[in-house]
Amino acid sequence: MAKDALIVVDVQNDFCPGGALAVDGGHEIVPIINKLIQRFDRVVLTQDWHTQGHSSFASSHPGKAPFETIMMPYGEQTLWPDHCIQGSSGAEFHPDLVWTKAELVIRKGFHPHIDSYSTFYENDRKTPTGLAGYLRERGITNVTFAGLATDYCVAYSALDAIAHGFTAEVLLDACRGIDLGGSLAAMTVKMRKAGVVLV
Ligand code: VGL
Ligand code: ZN
Repeated sequence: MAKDALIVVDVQNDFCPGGALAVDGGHEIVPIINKLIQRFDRVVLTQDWHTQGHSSFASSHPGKAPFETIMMPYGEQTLWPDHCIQGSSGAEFHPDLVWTKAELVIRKGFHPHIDSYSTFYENDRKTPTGLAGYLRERGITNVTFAGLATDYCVAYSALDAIAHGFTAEVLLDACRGIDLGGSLAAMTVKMRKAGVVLV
């Protein structure tokens, strides 16, 4: 247990029903995650934390609609509705999430011109969030993921955890997906192939 950490990904109002980028059933995982938080000695939370007018928002690209894709200098980027704007109520953790025990909150997506799905690297695949260094310095070797969304922030994080030499587990009952154009099935296969343990 000393080498394990639970990483709770983006359990924020905007990803829950009623939010700007609501994930179906997103709120259903909150009681499950609260139990997990009790069980783990080390808990890290992540928080999607975008600037106003962030480049991942469709509203920042005239003529573009949410869920279309565009090319960014770092590659293809899906455009989203405005969500998780720094300091907004949509960016707050779900009100029922019992997060007080968390020792670290990693915020991501705060560079105006880069989106960040992974909790380790932003979407340019070069800009680190600092999480890998934090985990290493604390002697953590095994990470368990729960949260939103399975096929975006959770999956990209789990793949990067493996790439950084951590063992990674995703608790599917404690996650919900966006499933855009088959993304849930595609990311499930990718995770399994990379050695992520899907529970
Ligand atoms: C996420 C899309 C945009 C996520 C964040 O948390 O999975 N997805 N921003
Ligand atoms: Zn986002």
